[in-house]
Amino acid sequence: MNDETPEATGRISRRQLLKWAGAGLLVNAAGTLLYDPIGRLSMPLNEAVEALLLSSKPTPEFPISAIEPDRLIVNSFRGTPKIDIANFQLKISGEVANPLSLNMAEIQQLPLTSMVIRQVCVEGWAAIVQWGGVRLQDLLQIAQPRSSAKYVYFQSADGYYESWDLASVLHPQTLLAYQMNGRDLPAENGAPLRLASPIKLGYKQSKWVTEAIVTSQLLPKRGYWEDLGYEWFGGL
Ligand SMILES: Nc1nc2c(c(=O)[nH]1)N[C@H]1C(S)=C(S)[C@@H](COP(=O)(O)O)O[C@H]1N2
Ligand SMILES: [Mo]
Repeated sequence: MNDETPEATGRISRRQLLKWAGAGLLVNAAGTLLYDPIGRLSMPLNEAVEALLLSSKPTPEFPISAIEPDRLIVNSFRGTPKIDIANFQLKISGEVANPLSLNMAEIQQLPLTSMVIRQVCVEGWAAIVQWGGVRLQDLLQIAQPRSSAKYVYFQSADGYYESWDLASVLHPQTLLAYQMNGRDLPAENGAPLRLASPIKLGYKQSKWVTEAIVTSQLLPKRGYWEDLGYEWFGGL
């Protein structure tokens, strides 16, 4: 018996994922289509997730011409961590049926979403930024959160940590971005992957994300800035 098989671990194999992505569609373990031919999600997972998906309203976006590259201020509590991108793996773990571990090539085969939104820091600056990346909604559709799921913790390579409500994570404009203003995401802005969303303040938008942990409970530690007194929801 081999306990490392995908069947035994519930882990989707990289080969399988690439096959689905390459064919322009993704199916879940039961063979149900998750994407229709134009890349729309066609099959929500469970009632709780479906209700959250339906409840989210898109935030209006800006035209490309509105981007303000000079207004974006790098804000990092501990400098830029060194990340070996060739060996980088994003993990999705916790209360999911299919824990994932994906490298950047695999992530970049998933549908690319681009948006121009305003990033707002509570320290008193804002900038209109274009982000490109994968929707968290799409990653979680593959990972399949259990119906108990309520929050997602994001761990970062610099020791930063954040927790988000699941509805905000599933919002159609909540991305793990790997592009900024039309180019590869710069190291100081969170490469290879950072959160980007028009519905949350800057401090919720973790840079250098290494792991998303789906959970039913918030821990006493909620987020780097929140644990120093900032408000947890951090909505815009
Ligand atoms: N890992 C990590 N993510 C982080 C931070 C950080 O220090 N470490 N700072 C946050 C804050 S307060 C803001 S305003 C934004 C700034 O993003 P930027 O440096 O790309 O402008 O990142 C957020 N994400
Ligand atoms: Mo910030």
